[in-house]
Amino acid sequence: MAHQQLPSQSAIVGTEEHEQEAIDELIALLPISQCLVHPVHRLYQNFWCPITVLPNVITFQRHFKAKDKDIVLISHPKSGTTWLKALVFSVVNRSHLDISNTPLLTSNPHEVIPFIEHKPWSDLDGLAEPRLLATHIPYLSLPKSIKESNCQIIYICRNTLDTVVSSWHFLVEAAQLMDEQVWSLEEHFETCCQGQILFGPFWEHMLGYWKESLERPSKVLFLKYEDLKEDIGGQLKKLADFVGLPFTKEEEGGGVIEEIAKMCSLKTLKDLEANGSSKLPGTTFEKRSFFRKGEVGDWTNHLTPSMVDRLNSIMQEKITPFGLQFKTR
Ligand code: PAP
Repeated sequence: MAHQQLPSQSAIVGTEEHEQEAIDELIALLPISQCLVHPVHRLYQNFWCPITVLPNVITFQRHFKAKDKDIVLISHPKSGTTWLKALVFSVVNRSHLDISNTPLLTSNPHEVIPFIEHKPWSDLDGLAEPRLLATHIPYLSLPKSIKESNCQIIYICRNTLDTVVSSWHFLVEAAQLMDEQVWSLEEHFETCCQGQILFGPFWEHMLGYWKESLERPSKVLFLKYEDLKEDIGGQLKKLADFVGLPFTKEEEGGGVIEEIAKMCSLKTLKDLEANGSSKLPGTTFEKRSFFRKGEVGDWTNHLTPSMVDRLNSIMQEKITPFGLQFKTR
């Protein structure tokens, strides 16, 4: 598929209104997804971007100035973003925020760490440092200043068999809430295999960050959902070391790691009133919809053997040659 070129910066200087018009014109020219699955995507810089967030993505790309202390959490949707947000927030703020009064008790992790593409980018200037930000944007399309500054990226990845099932549940539930037409798992699966899922193709998303984490391990930490499920303590230590805030012996002895793991567990977060059926501001999603089963291997309950074969062969062809592999149960 053809790479979509942005018009040059100089073409859009002027008032915000002029820029908005230029962005709207650009978006109108982009290929639109032909699949049955909502929300509708446009092909922008070789990834399928939901049209609801594309204007923000473009504005962010053009204007965002990363600070060296920023920590940017990145994922392909349904890979463990919500969990990662809770964990990183807890690790980074642990010196001044006791678990008993963490904002995670009263706010959804997506409110605590904003998605850049869901907020006007200028709102981010007022955040306390280190700023914790999140996005689903692929590596190649990140703003230059994220790549070139000393800010850090934490990427979370998950086996695709489970993310296909998870994203289907999530999107169908959202469509039902909006009284929109729903689609079958088969239709959703086909869309994923064609790479037309949100911020897809998923293989390019994963590989962009995987390669960068190998080349610049102090810049990009690459985590896997399955490893967090298997050894949350070990992964929390890895994360704390990466952001330059290693757990002290006293903290380890005092059970701080276990406390964070428990606070951020699916069970704790899911049971909170803060994560109930109210809408996540700025979205049509209910807060509770980010917490479902949280299992490795739920795909065994949903995908047929031929679906599994097809997805595995896509992974074999696109991902495995680069040394990236996943546990699937
Ligand atoms: P997002 O990309 O829309 O933010 P994301 O948080 O990445 O979603 O993925 C949601 C998945 O993570 C859900 O998986 P499931 O559908 O297979 O159940 C959700 O249950 C799971 N999840 C959310 N929070 C946690 C958590 N604290 N621990 C483990 N899994 C979690």
